[in-house]
Amino acid sequence: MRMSRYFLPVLKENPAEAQIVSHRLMLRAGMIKQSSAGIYSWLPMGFKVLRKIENIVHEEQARAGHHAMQMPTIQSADLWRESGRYDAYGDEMLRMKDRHGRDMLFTPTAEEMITDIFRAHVGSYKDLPLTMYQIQWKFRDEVRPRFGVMRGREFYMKDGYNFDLTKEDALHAYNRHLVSYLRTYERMGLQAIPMRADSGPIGGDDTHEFLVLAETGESEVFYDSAVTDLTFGDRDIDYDNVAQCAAVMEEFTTKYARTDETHDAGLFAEVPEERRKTARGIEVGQIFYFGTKYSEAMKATVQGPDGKPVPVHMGSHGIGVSRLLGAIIEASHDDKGIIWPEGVTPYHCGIVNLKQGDDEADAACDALYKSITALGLEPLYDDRKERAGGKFATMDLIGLPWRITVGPRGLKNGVVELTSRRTGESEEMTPEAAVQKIAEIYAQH
Ligand code: 5CA
Repeated sequence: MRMSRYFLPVLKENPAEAQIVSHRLMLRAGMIKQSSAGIYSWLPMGFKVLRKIENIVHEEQARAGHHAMQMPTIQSADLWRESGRYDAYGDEMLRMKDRHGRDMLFTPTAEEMITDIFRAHVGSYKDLPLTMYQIQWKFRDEVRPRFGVMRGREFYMKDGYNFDLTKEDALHAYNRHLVSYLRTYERMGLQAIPMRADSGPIGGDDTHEFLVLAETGESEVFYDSAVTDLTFGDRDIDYDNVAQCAAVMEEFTTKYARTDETHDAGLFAEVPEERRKTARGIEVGQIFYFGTKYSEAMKATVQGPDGKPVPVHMGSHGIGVSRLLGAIIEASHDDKGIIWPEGVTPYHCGIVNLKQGDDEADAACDALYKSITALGLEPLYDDRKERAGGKFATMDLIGLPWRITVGPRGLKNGVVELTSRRTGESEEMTPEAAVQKIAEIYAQH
């Protein structure tokens, strides 16, 4: 992309309404625009990152054997009356009527809809296990929408639902989700710690939230610092292997890590004092096992091996896809702007032309642009007639992890400069070597 043709409405001033750094930087970098409280338009660069995050979620869901699908945002109240949640959900649910006076609502989550699809089409235990998911816009009329995309009213969420014959099978689905979520967040450059949590309006006994530690997080968390040493890495997990998934689950959830809702001061005191930590965290996902709560209320049964109908065991699993942008920025920025992890960066590298209009510099930038594009990567080329300082400031603000700087002086010696946004370190090399280095970096992402 050439900056001169892009729509990147960066702001010079700090927007007064933004209280936390991720909100401030998303507005300043021209990623989002508020339309009303907790509701945002996603401008091209913000949308690009949203899509990258979404794609990682899709890839990791596919790896775990889950089926992507899509359910409507506007749903009939009747389904929700069956589960009893039409009344129970309260003011957070956005309700409306169609022209015939029928009660409708904007989906805050989709347990009812998926259970209805399941009961219409699945009749036998032989069709189990089954996990389907969607990435879809949700609406919750939050009392206090704030912090930009972190607590929106309209937000983008991955919600998945598993159907299993027995509790044991459903617990494997739970563990499988935990494993796949660990991998998903790590690919985004995040450490998200599974913590025992409270199930709220979704219901059920077993639930973990995934928290990214950050001062601006809305949740208070208590944990054994040993959990921050755990990394998933590139383990090759067979998602059908019950014992393997259970082992990962145990490894990542045995040490003390809880949100304030489930915090137990007595148990926490057993953690060695130097490892006892209290901090704040951003909830980027949650997994639930709720057994037969919805299948019993909505008569979602299958014929069991003995021919008798049995209600299926279910769980649901969410990832806050739009919230993740905020969480990633909270975890990865400095005073100049965003620092995107390679896995989610909107453009793979920036190209800064220090002397736009200089034949040699222009030609070198064009050549770099072509070579990087030919690798299947996307550069963002700042080809505007602007001062170098302004160009650097914009690149630092929008946070592309790598920048290639091209100027007449360097070109005289046959070199350009490759700079890491994270470390600030620059290295001079030939344009070919810079392209090679970029190729090597992204071969791992
Ligand atoms: N049905 C279940 C699992 S699919 C469910 O709705 N879970 S949830 O309520 O925990 O939401 C899933 C994730 O969506 C949360 O972990 C959080 O990351 C994100 N989320 C929830 N509310 C908001 C909000 N108001 N703004 C942005 N993201 C949100």
